[in-house]
Amino acid sequence: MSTRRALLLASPSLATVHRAHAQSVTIQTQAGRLRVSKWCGGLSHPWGAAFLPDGRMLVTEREGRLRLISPDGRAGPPISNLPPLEAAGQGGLLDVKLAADFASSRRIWLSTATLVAGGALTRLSSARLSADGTRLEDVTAVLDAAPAQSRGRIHYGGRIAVSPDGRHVFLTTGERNENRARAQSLSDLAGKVLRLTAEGRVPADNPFAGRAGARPEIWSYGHRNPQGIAFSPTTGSLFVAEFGPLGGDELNLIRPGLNYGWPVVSHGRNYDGTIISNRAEAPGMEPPLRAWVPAISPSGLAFGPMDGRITGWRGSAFMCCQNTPGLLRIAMQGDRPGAEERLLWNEHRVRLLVFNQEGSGHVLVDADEGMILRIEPI
Ligand SMILES: [Ca+2]
Repeated sequence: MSTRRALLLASPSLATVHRAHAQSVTIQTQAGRLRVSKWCGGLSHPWGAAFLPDGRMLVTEREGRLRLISPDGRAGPPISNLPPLEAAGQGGLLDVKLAADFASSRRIWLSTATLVAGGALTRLSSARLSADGTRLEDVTAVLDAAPAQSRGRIHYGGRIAVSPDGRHVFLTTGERNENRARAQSLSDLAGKVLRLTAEGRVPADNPFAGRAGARPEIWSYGHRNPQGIAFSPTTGSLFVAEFGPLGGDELNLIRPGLNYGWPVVSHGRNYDGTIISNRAEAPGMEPPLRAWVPAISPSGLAFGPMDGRITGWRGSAFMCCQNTPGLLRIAMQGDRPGAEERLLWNEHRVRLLVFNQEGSGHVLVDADEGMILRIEPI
Protein backbone atom coordinates (compact mmCIF):
# COMPACT_ATOMS: atom_id res chain seq x y z
CA MET A 1 0.00 0.00 0.00
CA SER A 2 1.35 3.40 -0.89
CA THR A 3 2.17 5.83 1.89
CA ARG A 4 -0.41 8.30 0.60
CA ARG A 5 -3.20 5.74 0.67
CA ALA A 6 -2.20 4.61 4.13
CA LEU A 7 -2.41 8.20 5.33
CA LEU A 8 -5.84 8.66 3.82
CA LEU A 9 -7.12 5.53 5.50
CA ALA A 10 -5.67 6.70 8.79
CA SER A 11 -7.54 10.02 8.64
CA PRO A 12 -10.76 9.87 10.61
CA SER A 13 -13.57 12.10 9.52
CA LEU A 14 -14.80 15.10 11.43
CA ALA A 15 -18.10 13.29 11.75
CA THR A 16 -16.15 11.02 14.05
CA VAL A 17 -15.23 14.04 16.13
CA HIS A 18 -18.85 15.12 16.28
CA ARG A 19 -20.01 11.72 17.45
CA ALA A 20 -17.20 11.36 19.94
CA HIS A 21 -17.96 14.80 21.46
CA ALA A 22 -15.16 15.68 23.86
CA GLN A 23 -12.85 13.06 22.46
CA SER A 24 -10.13 14.11 20.09
CA VAL A 25 -8.96 12.50 16.91
CA THR A 26 -5.71 12.60 14.99
CA ILE A 27 -5.54 13.66 11.37
CA GLN A 28 -2.56 13.26 9.08
CA THR A 29 -1.76 16.40 7.09
CA GLN A 30 1.07 17.89 5.08
CA ALA A 31 1.96 19.79 8.26
CA GLY A 32 2.24 16.56 10.23
CA ARG A 33 -0.13 14.85 12.60
CA LEU A 34 -2.66 17.18 14.16
CA ARG A 35 -5.09 16.69 16.99
CA VAL A 36 -8.66 17.90 16.36
CA SER A 37 -10.88 18.13 19.41
CA LYS A 38 -14.21 19.67 20.23
CA TRP A 39 -13.36 22.75 22.32
CA CYS A 40 -16.78 24.35 22.78
CA GLY A 41 -20.28 23.18 21.84
CA GLY A 42 -23.79 24.53 22.16
CA LEU A 43 -23.31 27.53 19.86
CA SER A 44 -25.91 28.51 17.27
CA HIS A 45 -24.29 29.60 14.00
CA PRO A 46 -21.05 31.05 15.39
CA TRP A 47 -19.89 33.72 12.92
CA GLY A 48 -17.04 35.82 14.33
CA ALA A 49 -14.46 35.34 17.07
CA ALA A 50 -11.52 37.11 18.68
CA PHE A 51 -9.16 36.01 21.44
CA LEU A 52 -8.65 38.32 24.42
CA PRO A 53 -5.12 38.76 25.80
CA ASP A 54 -6.09 36.58 28.79
CA GLY A 55 -6.86 33.58 26.57
CA ARG A 56 -10.64 33.86 26.58
CA MET A 57 -12.49 34.08 23.27
CA LEU A 58 -15.25 36.47 22.29
CA VAL A 59 -17.60 34.70 19.89
CA THR A 60 -20.67 35.94 18.03
CA GLU A 61 -23.73 33.85 17.24
CA ARG A 62 -25.50 35.17 14.16
CA GLU A 63 -28.97 35.35 15.66
CA GLY A 64 -27.76 37.91 18.16
CA ARG A 65 -25.60 36.67 21.00
CA LEU A 66 -22.06 37.56 22.04
CA ARG A 67 -20.35 35.28 24.58
CA LEU A 68 -17.02 34.85 26.32
CA ILE A 69 -15.54 31.37 26.23
CA SER A 70 -13.06 30.38 28.92
CA PRO A 71 -9.66 28.97 27.90
CA ASP A 72 -10.96 25.47 28.71
CA GLY A 73 -13.87 25.88 26.29
CA ARG A 74 -16.81 26.74 28.54
CA ALA A 75 -19.20 29.31 27.03
CA GLY A 76 -20.48 32.01 29.35
CA PRO A 77 -23.94 33.64 29.28
CA PRO A 78 -24.83 36.14 26.55
CA ILE A 79 -23.26 39.58 27.00
CA SER A 80 -25.90 42.29 27.25
CA ASN A 81 -26.42 45.63 25.50
CA LEU A 82 -25.51 44.63 21.94
CA PRO A 83 -25.86 47.15 19.11
CA PRO A 84 -29.25 47.05 17.32
CA LEU A 85 -29.39 44.20 14.84
CA GLU A 86 -31.80 42.32 12.66
CA ALA A 87 -31.34 38.55 12.66
CA ALA A 88 -32.89 37.41 9.37
CA GLY A 89 -31.58 35.67 6.29
CA GLN A 90 -27.79 35.96 6.29
CA GLY A 91 -27.90 38.89 8.71
CA GLY A 92 -27.64 39.35 12.44
CA LEU A 93 -24.64 39.73 14.71
CA LEU A 94 -21.68 39.19 12.41
CA ASP A 95 -18.00 39.80 13.19
CA VAL A 96 -16.07 40.84 16.29
CA LYS A 97 -12.49 42.12 16.53
CA LEU A 98 -10.50 43.73 19.32
CA ALA A 99 -9.47 47.34 18.85
CA ALA A 100 -5.69 47.73 18.68
CA ASP A 101 -5.72 49.41 22.11
CA PHE A 102 -8.01 46.80 23.72
CA ALA A 103 -5.56 46.04 26.57
CA SER A 104 -6.02 49.58 27.89
CA SER A 105 -9.40 50.63 26.42
CA ARG A 106 -11.35 47.31 26.35
CA ARG A 107 -12.79 48.56 23.04
CA ILE A 108 -14.08 46.11 20.44
CA TRP A 109 -15.44 46.37 16.91
CA LEU A 110 -18.70 44.65 15.97
CA SER A 111 -20.48 44.30 12.64
CA THR A 112 -24.20 43.76 12.34
CA ALA A 113 -27.07 43.67 9.91
CA THR A 114 -29.15 46.56 11.20
CA LEU A 115 -32.55 47.87 10.19
CA VAL A 116 -32.77 51.60 9.47
CA ALA A 117 -35.23 53.74 7.51
CA GLY A 118 -35.17 52.36 3.97
CA GLY A 119 -34.04 48.84 4.79
CA ALA A 120 -31.32 46.76 6.36
CA LEU A 121 -27.63 47.46 5.94
CA THR A 122 -24.21 46.44 7.24
CA ARG A 123 -23.15 48.51 10.26
CA LEU A 124 -19.80 48.83 12.02
CA SER A 125 -20.09 49.65 15.71
CA SER A 126 -17.60 50.12 18.50
CA ALA A 127 -18.21 49.27 22.14
CA ARG A 128 -16.34 48.73 25.39
CA LEU A 129 -16.44 45.36 27.10
CA SER A 130 -17.30 45.95 30.77
CA ALA A 131 -14.61 45.09 33.31
CA ASP A 132 -16.57 42.01 34.44
CA GLY A 133 -17.26 40.95 30.85
CA THR A 134 -21.03 40.83 31.26
CA ARG A 135 -22.14 43.81 29.16
CA LEU A 136 -21.15 46.26 26.46
CA GLU A 137 -20.81 49.95 27.26
CA ASP A 138 -20.53 53.06 25.09
CA VAL A 139 -22.03 51.24 22.09
CA THR A 140 -21.53 53.57 19.14
CA ALA A 141 -22.59 53.24 15.49
CA VAL A 142 -19.44 54.13 13.57
CA LEU A 143 -20.33 53.48 9.93
CA ASP A 144 -23.45 52.38 7.98
CA ALA A 145 -22.97 50.86 4.53
CA ALA A 146 -25.54 53.26 3.10
CA PRO A 147 -27.82 53.75 1.35
CA ALA A 148 -30.33 51.35 2.90
CA GLN A 149 -32.47 50.26 -0.01
CA SER A 150 -32.59 46.45 0.04
CA ARG A 151 -35.67 44.45 0.90
CA GLY A 152 -33.68 41.24 0.94
CA ARG A 153 -31.54 40.01 3.79
CA ILE A 154 -28.49 38.60 2.05
CA HIS A 155 -24.99 39.65 0.93
CA TYR A 156 -24.00 41.76 3.92
CA GLY A 157 -20.26 41.04 3.77
CA GLY A 158 -19.50 42.12 7.33
CA ARG A 159 -15.92 41.04 8.10
CA ILE A 160 -13.66 43.32 10.09
CA ALA A 161 -9.85 43.56 10.09
CA VAL A 162 -7.52 45.74 12.11
CA SER A 163 -4.26 46.61 10.35
CA PRO A 164 -1.08 45.08 11.83
CA ASP A 165 0.13 48.54 12.90
CA GLY A 166 -3.20 49.16 14.65
CA ARG A 167 -3.82 52.45 12.85
CA HIS A 168 -6.78 51.42 10.69
CA VAL A 169 -9.89 49.25 10.73
CA PHE A 170 -11.38 47.69 7.60
CA LEU A 171 -14.95 46.51 6.95
CA THR A 172 -16.16 44.42 4.00
CA THR A 173 -19.65 45.06 2.67
CA GLY A 174 -21.76 42.99 0.27
CA GLU A 175 -23.67 44.45 -2.69
CA ARG A 176 -27.00 43.18 -1.26
CA ASN A 177 -27.83 41.27 -4.46
CA GLU A 178 -30.88 43.21 -5.69
CA ASN A 179 -28.99 45.91 -7.56
CA ARG A 180 -25.59 44.48 -8.34
CA ALA A 181 -24.40 47.72 -9.95
CA ARG A 182 -24.12 49.18 -6.45
CA ALA A 183 -20.73 47.46 -6.24
CA GLN A 184 -19.48 49.74 -9.05
CA SER A 185 -20.88 53.00 -7.65
CA LEU A 186 -18.44 55.16 -5.72
CA SER A 187 -21.35 57.02 -4.07
CA ASP A 188 -22.60 53.78 -2.46
CA LEU A 189 -20.94 51.84 0.36
CA ALA A 190 -22.33 48.42 -0.65
CA GLY A 191 -19.97 45.97 -2.36
CA LYS A 192 -16.83 47.56 -0.99
CA VAL A 193 -13.85 47.28 1.31
CA LEU A 194 -14.03 50.32 3.63
CA ARG A 195 -11.19 51.83 5.69
CA LEU A 196 -11.36 54.02 8.77
CA THR A 197 -8.84 55.18 11.35
CA ALA A 198 -8.57 53.41 14.70
CA GLU A 199 -10.75 56.22 16.06
CA GLY A 200 -13.44 55.52 13.44
CA ARG A 201 -12.79 58.57 11.29
CA VAL A 202 -12.14 58.86 7.56
CA PRO A 203 -8.41 58.78 6.82
CA ALA A 204 -7.21 61.69 4.69
CA ASP A 205 -5.14 59.31 2.55
CA ASN A 206 -8.03 57.08 1.46
CA PRO A 207 -8.05 56.80 -2.36
CA PHE A 208 -11.33 58.66 -2.96
CA ALA A 209 -11.08 61.20 -0.12
CA GLY A 210 -11.80 64.61 -1.62
CA ARG A 211 -13.26 63.30 -4.89
CA ALA A 212 -16.66 64.85 -5.61
CA GLY A 213 -19.50 62.34 -5.58
CA ALA A 214 -17.41 59.54 -4.05
CA ARG A 215 -17.65 58.20 -0.52
CA PRO A 216 -14.30 58.77 1.17
CA GLU A 217 -14.52 55.57 3.27
CA ILE A 218 -13.98 53.39 0.17
CA TRP A 219 -10.68 51.50 -0.02
CA SER A 220 -11.60 49.17 -2.92
CA TYR A 221 -14.77 48.43 -4.90
CA GLY A 222 -16.48 46.04 -7.29
CA HIS A 223 -16.98 43.33 -4.65
CA ARG A 224 -19.94 40.91 -4.51
CA ASN A 225 -20.12 39.41 -1.02
CA PRO A 226 -16.71 39.53 0.64
CA GLN A 227 -16.80 37.59 3.91
CA GLY A 228 -13.11 37.04 4.53
CA ILE A 229 -10.43 39.67 5.19
CA ALA A 230 -6.95 39.20 6.60
CA PHE A 231 -3.41 40.57 6.44
CA SER A 232 -0.55 38.34 5.38
CA PRO A 233 1.91 37.94 8.28
CA THR A 234 4.79 37.63 5.80
CA THR A 235 4.18 40.54 3.41
CA GLY A 236 1.68 42.71 5.29
CA SER A 237 -0.60 42.73 2.25
CA LEU A 238 -4.38 42.78 2.63
CA PHE A 239 -6.39 39.87 1.20
CA VAL A 240 -10.13 39.44 0.77
CA ALA A 241 -12.11 36.24 0.12
CA GLU A 242 -15.30 36.81 -1.81
CA PHE A 243 -18.36 34.68 -2.54
CA GLY A 244 -18.95 34.45 -6.26
CA PRO A 245 -22.28 33.39 -7.73
CA LEU A 246 -22.53 29.84 -9.14
CA GLY A 247 -18.78 29.31 -9.25
CA GLY A 248 -16.32 32.16 -9.35
CA ASP A 249 -15.41 32.43 -5.66
CA GLU A 250 -12.34 34.62 -5.37
CA LEU A 251 -9.19 35.33 -3.41
CA ASN A 252 -8.19 38.94 -4.03
CA LEU A 253 -5.10 40.95 -3.17
CA ILE A 254 -6.49 44.33 -2.15
CA ARG A 255 -4.82 47.57 -3.18
CA PRO A 256 -6.34 51.00 -2.57
CA GLY A 257 -8.65 52.50 -5.16
CA LEU A 258 -8.84 49.44 -7.40
CA ASN A 259 -11.95 47.94 -8.98
CA TYR A 260 -12.37 44.18 -8.43
CA GLY A 261 -14.90 43.83 -11.21
CA TRP A 262 -18.27 42.69 -9.89
CA PRO A 263 -20.70 42.51 -11.65
CA VAL A 264 -18.98 43.55 -14.87
CA VAL A 265 -16.62 40.58 -14.88
CA SER A 266 -16.93 37.23 -13.13
CA HIS A 267 -15.74 33.67 -13.44
CA GLY A 268 -19.16 32.52 -12.19
CA ARG A 269 -22.71 32.24 -13.46
CA ASN A 270 -26.13 33.02 -12.04
CA TYR A 271 -27.58 30.31 -9.84
CA ASP A 272 -29.97 29.33 -12.65
CA GLY A 273 -26.95 28.77 -14.87
CA THR A 274 -27.44 31.86 -17.04
CA ILE A 275 -24.56 34.09 -17.98
CA ILE A 276 -23.68 37.09 -15.76
CA SER A 277 -20.92 38.31 -17.97
CA ASN A 278 -19.18 36.73 -20.90
CA ARG A 279 -15.98 38.34 -19.68
CA ALA A 280 -13.91 36.99 -16.81
CA GLU A 281 -11.46 39.89 -17.06
CA ALA A 282 -11.45 43.43 -18.39
CA PRO A 283 -9.03 46.35 -18.57
CA GLY A 284 -9.07 48.45 -15.41
CA MET A 285 -10.47 45.62 -13.31
CA GLU A 286 -8.35 43.55 -10.98
CA PRO A 287 -8.54 39.83 -11.63
CA PRO A 288 -8.64 37.56 -8.58
CA LEU A 289 -5.41 35.88 -7.54
CA ARG A 290 -7.39 32.66 -7.83
CA ALA A 291 -11.00 31.80 -8.67
CA TRP A 292 -12.78 28.57 -7.82
CA VAL A 293 -15.25 26.86 -10.15
CA PRO A 294 -17.27 25.12 -8.82
CA ALA A 295 -17.81 27.22 -5.75
CA ILE A 296 -16.22 26.63 -2.35
CA SER A 297 -18.18 29.44 -0.62
CA PRO A 298 -15.42 31.18 1.34
CA SER A 299 -17.04 32.62 4.45
CA GLY A 300 -13.83 33.47 6.25
CA LEU A 301 -10.13 33.99 5.59
CA ALA A 302 -7.19 33.53 7.94
CA PHE A 303 -3.41 33.31 7.81
CA GLY A 304 -1.35 30.97 9.94
CA PRO A 305 0.63 33.13 12.39
CA MET A 306 4.43 33.09 12.06
CA ASP A 307 4.80 31.98 15.69
CA GLY A 308 1.96 29.44 15.38
CA ARG A 309 2.31 26.02 16.96
CA ILE A 310 1.62 24.26 13.66
CA THR A 311 4.88 25.18 11.96
CA GLY A 312 3.74 23.90 8.55
CA TRP A 313 0.86 26.39 8.63
CA ARG A 314 2.98 29.49 9.20
CA GLY A 315 2.18 32.07 6.53
CA SER A 316 -0.40 29.87 4.79
CA ALA A 317 -3.79 31.30 3.82
CA PHE A 318 -6.94 29.44 4.87
CA MET A 319 -10.23 29.74 3.04
CA CYS A 320 -13.08 28.75 5.37
CA CYS A 321 -15.55 26.95 3.16
CA GLN A 322 -19.28 26.32 3.41
CA ASN A 323 -19.97 24.32 0.20
CA THR A 324 -18.01 22.11 -0.18
CA PRO A 325 -17.40 22.38 3.53
CA GLY A 326 -13.98 22.38 5.12
CA LEU A 327 -10.74 24.32 5.36
CA LEU A 328 -8.67 25.01 2.25
CA ARG A 329 -5.02 25.68 3.14
CA ILE A 330 -3.12 27.60 0.47
CA ALA A 331 0.65 27.70 0.65
CA MET A 332 1.71 31.26 -0.19
CA GLN A 333 4.85 32.41 -2.03
CA GLY A 334 4.91 36.04 -1.04
CA ASP A 335 1.55 37.36 -2.19
CA ARG A 336 1.02 34.56 -4.72
CA PRO A 337 -1.15 31.53 -3.87
CA GLY A 338 0.48 28.14 -4.37
CA ALA A 339 -0.56 24.57 -3.73
CA GLU A 340 -3.79 23.77 -1.93
CA GLU A 341 -4.48 21.22 0.80
CA ARG A 342 -7.99 20.24 1.84
CA LEU A 343 -8.52 19.82 5.56
CA LEU A 344 -11.62 18.58 7.42
CA TRP A 345 -13.12 18.30 3.95
CA ASN A 346 -16.79 17.49 3.35
CA GLU A 347 -17.59 17.30 7.05
CA HIS A 348 -18.77 20.62 8.46
CA ARG A 349 -19.54 24.10 7.23
CA VAL A 350 -16.57 26.15 8.42
CA ARG A 351 -17.36 29.80 9.11
CA LEU A 352 -14.00 30.99 10.39
CA LEU A 353 -10.54 29.97 11.59
CA VAL A 354 -8.89 31.97 14.38
CA PHE A 355 -5.69 31.38 16.34
CA ASN A 356 -5.13 31.88 20.06
CA GLN A 357 -1.98 33.38 21.57
CA GLU A 358 -0.22 30.01 21.50
CA GLY A 359 -1.07 29.70 17.81
CA SER A 360 -3.52 26.80 18.07
CA GLY A 361 -6.22 26.86 15.40
CA HIS A 362 -9.88 27.23 16.35
CA VAL A 363 -12.51 26.38 13.75
CA LEU A 364 -16.03 27.82 13.97
CA VAL A 365 -18.50 25.22 12.71
CA ASP A 366 -21.58 27.00 11.35
CA ALA A 367 -24.69 24.98 12.22
CA ASP A 368 -27.82 25.10 14.36
CA GLU A 369 -25.83 22.95 16.80
CA GLY A 370 -22.60 24.78 16.07
CA MET A 371 -19.30 24.31 17.84
CA ILE A 372 -15.66 25.25 17.88
CA LEU A 373 -12.94 22.70 17.14
CA ARG A 374 -9.37 23.15 18.36
CA ILE A 375 -6.51 22.01 16.13
CA GLU A 376 -3.09 21.45 17.68
CA PRO A 377 0.14 19.71 16.70
CA ILE A 378 0.93 16.38 18.33
CA1 LIG B 1 -13.76 40.01 -8.82
